[in-house]
Amino acid sequence: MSAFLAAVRREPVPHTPVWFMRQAGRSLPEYRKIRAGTGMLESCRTPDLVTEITLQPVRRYGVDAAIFFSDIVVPVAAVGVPIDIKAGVGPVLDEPVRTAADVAAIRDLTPEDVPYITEAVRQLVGELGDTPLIGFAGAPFTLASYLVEGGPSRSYTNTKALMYGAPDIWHALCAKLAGIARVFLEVQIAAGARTVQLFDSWAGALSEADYRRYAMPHSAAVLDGLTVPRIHFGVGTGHMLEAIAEAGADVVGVDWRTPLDVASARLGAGYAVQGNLDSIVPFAPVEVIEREVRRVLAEGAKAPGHVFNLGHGVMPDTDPDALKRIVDLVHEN
Ligand code: 1CP
Repeated sequence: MSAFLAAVRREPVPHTPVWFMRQAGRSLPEYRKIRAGTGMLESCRTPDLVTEITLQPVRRYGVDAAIFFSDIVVPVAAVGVPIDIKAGVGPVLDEPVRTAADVAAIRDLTPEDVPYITEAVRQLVGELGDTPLIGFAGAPFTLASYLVEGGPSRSYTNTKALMYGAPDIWHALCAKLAGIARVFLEVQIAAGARTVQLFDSWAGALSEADYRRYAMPHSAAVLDGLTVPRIHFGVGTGHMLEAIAEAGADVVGVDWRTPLDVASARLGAGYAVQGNLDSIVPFAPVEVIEREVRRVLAEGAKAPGHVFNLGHGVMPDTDPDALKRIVDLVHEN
């Protein structure tokens, strides 16, 4: 039995399992090499590339789970929304989605829209052997933020303006994105993903009351009744971890700001936790890395299940050797 799947199910583990959000990507020289000259979306539509890039961190670090190499906007692009991923920036659209007509023009996703996802997941599951694959999708709020802003944002001004000013359009957009995210997850599960993670990376920009009113029902629609364990994560959501759990989670992802024992005490016995080493700790002196890894392990040990991870994604300029040292430390302890 995989240590990762056991921890997710709150069962006894041989050692604490570990993987890293954004473990594939620019921090790896082998990734930079294989990606040279190929756009991000094109890479995501090429099963051989997806398979190789997903496997790279598994080989290098010996992590306990693989995260499918794709992006949260891949299924949105697959239904014809003219979105691109600009290197060094992220998802961008020339014409943001802001009106009822813009929302009505977005069609639903079907598995036939993403044959390359099915093919890549199947191929990967074959190559991974006993290492479980984590499928993922972006939550409606986080996806909507890119569509409404037209790109990455700091303040989510246009997103919140739509949410508060035109709640009917907002809810129609989020319902559409929930359907798209749901199908994207189901396709990955049908092809062999053993767990899924819903990334609501930017939900922490909302108060708990607004999260519950404007975002949570749509995330619940994505997560409800899936047939595999669900990890639910957002950055800066320490003020509303209970709501993140209630939306539909088996594992609550916690960023670096909230100690895991504090998070777990609030969530209770029904949830495992994932996290939460500060993504900048890998840049610190080795004694600090060791101290912080031990602290996170000790705090996580108080939860009914703990998956070691960073508090958010791997920074692009992280030294891969530091991540390898962290994996070894977690496995030794
Ligand atoms: O190993 C892995 O985790 C890689 C797979 C992966 C995942 C899970 C990628 C590849 N993207 C994602 C999800 C994703 N994409 C999220 C949720 C995770 C998180 O919070 O970190 C988000 C918010 C995005 C949107 C996105 N795509 C951004 C962030 C922009 C912002 O608002 O700050 C960026 C930079 C991308 C592009 C992207 N996605 C993935 C990679 C390796 C890259 C960089 C590609 C490149 O520059 O060529």
